Amino acid sequence: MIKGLTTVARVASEEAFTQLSELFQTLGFEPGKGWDDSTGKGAAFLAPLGNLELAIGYPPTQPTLMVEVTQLDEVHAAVKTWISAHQGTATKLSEPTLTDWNSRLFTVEPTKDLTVGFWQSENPVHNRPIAVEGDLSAAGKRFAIVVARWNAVITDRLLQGSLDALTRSGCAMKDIQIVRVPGAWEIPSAARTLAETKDYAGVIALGVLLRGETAHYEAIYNEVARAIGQSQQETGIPHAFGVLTCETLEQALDRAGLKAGNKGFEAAIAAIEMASIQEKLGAQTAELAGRKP
Ligand code: DLZ
Repeated sequence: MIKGLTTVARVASEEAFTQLSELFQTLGFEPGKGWDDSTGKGAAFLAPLGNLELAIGYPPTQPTLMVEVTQLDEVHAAVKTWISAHQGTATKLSEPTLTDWNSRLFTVEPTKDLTVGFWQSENPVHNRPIAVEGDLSAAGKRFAIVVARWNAVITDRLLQGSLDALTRSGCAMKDIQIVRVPGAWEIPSAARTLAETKDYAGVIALGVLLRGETAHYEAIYNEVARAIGQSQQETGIPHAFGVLTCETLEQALDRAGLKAGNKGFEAAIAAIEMASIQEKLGAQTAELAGRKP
């Protein structure tokens, strides 16, 4: 039933009215529908969010009109510019200071009897919808790993990395299905077969394509990436892409546990996170569907 909040600020003169309107527009308020009739006139400035706060112990020196902003220092500079352009009408501009409620705030008295507080929360997600994020727990979930035998010296290390990530995240070994395929080219079809069973929370694809050794390298890796993506889209099961595409064996070794981390480990972590996100989004969608009349 509640639609919005309106705060009315009394303005003493026509001049202050015009100047304040200019200030609020400069600061980015969206102009709303005003009025001008025999009773007086008003200008509306719309903000994307509004809330009513009841407070005990709120210092009487603090303004009751508070504007939350995202770039406090830029707003402060804009207010300062406005003050110097309209000297004489504006008084009392404080410097932004840290509050004891994890924010920075400055106040200004742009006209008599009106004090405005501009503030920015130091918490980046303040007043924003909480994002859905995946947990990194694989406990109780089943995962499939499809690993190419081609360049096994490297793919075995990727496999080790994936197993390490899964088991350290709580997945039991009995819940991990490993499927070995001849080469990267064969990964998508095995991945799809596994995904279609819907027995797995995620599929992890591991392989190594070396440019120097692979004829039609571009064509192969494009098709492998495309088909793994297609399997993911069409089955709805998260597929983590752990297929290395490298210029040399040395580069591949670096990415399989030497200098540049272990991409098998990273792929498994991505699969675990995506499996959790799928679960949460599924629950959210079901809840929303349940609420529909
Ligand atoms: C044939 C081939 C070549 C030349 N290079 C690679 C490679 O670098 N990495 C890889 O995983 N597989 C390679 N393959 C094998 C193909 O992926 C595929 O297994 C065969 O062409 C049989 O279909």
